Amino acid sequence: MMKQKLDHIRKETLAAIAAAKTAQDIEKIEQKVFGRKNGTLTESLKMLKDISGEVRKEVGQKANELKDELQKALENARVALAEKEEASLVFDISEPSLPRAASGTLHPITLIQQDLEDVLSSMGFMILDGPELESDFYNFEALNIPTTHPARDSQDTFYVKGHSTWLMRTHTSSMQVRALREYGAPVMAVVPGRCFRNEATDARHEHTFFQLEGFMVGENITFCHLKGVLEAIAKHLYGPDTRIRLRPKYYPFVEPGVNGEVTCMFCKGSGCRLCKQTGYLEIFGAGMIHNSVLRAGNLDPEKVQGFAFGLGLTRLAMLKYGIDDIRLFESQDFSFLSQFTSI
Ligand code: FA5
Repeated sequence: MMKQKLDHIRKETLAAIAAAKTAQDIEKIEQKVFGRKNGTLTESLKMLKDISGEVRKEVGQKANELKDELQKALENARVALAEKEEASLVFDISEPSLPRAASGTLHPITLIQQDLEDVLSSMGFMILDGPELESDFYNFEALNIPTTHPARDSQDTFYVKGHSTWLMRTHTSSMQVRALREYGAPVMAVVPGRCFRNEATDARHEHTFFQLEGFMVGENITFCHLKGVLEAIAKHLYGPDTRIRLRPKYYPFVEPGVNGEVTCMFCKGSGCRLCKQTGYLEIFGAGMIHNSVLRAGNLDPEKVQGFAFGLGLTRLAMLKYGIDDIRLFESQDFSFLSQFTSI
C-alpha cells in the first residue's frame, strides 16, 4: 500500500517537473511534495512510524531514495530553466534598432550665455547668479538712481502689488552692490540673467530679455582694463578683425560711462542696412564704477576702483544667428527652437 503511494508520488512529480516551464512552476512542485505541512512525501514519511519491523525499514529506505531522487530532479530542472532563460536574453546585434527619440536642443540664449561664461571664467571672472525679484535698493538706489531720478523713466518695470519696494529687476547691474558687499575687493564677477522692463514690445524690444553684467574692482583698476576685456569678448564673438568703439554715454552708476559698439559683423565696418550705414553695432553699456556705488558696496573709492559692463545677451544672439525679431525668443515656437544645437 505504502509502496504504491510512493510510486504514485514519483510518477506524478517527475511528470510535473518535465512539464514545468518556469522557476515558479518548480517551486510549486517542491512545495506540493516537500511542503512542511501537507507535502505529499512529507506526509508519507510521517506515516512511517505507524508501520512495524522489517517493512518499515524497507519502505523507509525507499522513501529516502525517492526523496533524494526528486530533490535532484527539481534541482536539475531549476538549473536547466535558468540556463534557458539566460540564453533567451542574449543580445542580437543583427536586430534593427528602435527609432531614436528626438532629443531637445539648447535655447540660443543659453548657447551664447554658456559661450561667454567659458571665455570670461578663463579670464578669471567668477559666475554669479542673482535674484530676478529684486529690491528697489539694489536695482536703483544703490546704483545712484534715487526715486525721483529721470533714469527711472527708461527702466519702468513690474512691481509686486502692494509692495512698491519689490520689483522685477531691470538690469543685471542690480548684482553690483550685492557682490561688493558679499565679496569686498578685489573681485571679478559676471552675472548672466533674465531682466524685465515694462516696454511696448516690437522687433527689438521685449518685456523679458537677458543681459550679462561684468565687473572688476581692486587697486589700480583702470579704463584700460575695461577696454582690454571688452575687446577680448568682441574678438571672441565676431572674429579677430573685430574692433570696438567706445563713446561717452550717461549711466548714473558709472563715471565716465560709455556706449560700446563693435564693427558690424555683416559689412565688416564699411556700412550696410543692419548697421544703418555706420559700420558699427551697439552691444553694451560700460564705464568706471561710480564712487557712490563703491561706497554703497562698503568700499573706499580712495583705495579701490573698478569697471562694469552690461551686454544685451538677447541682442548678441540676434546678431550671431541672424534673428530679426526678438519676440521669437519667448515664443516657444518649436520650428524656431529646434534650429539650434550647439555653438
Ligand atoms: C543697462 O541696462 C545698464 N545696466 C548697462 C551697464 C552696465 C552700463 C554696467 C554701465 C555699466 P541699457 O538700458 O542700455 O543699460 O541696456 C543694456 C542692453 O540691454 C541694451 O544694449 C540692450 O541690448 C538690452 N536691452 C535693454 N532693454 C531691452 C529690451 N526691452 N529688450 C531687449 N533688450 C534690451
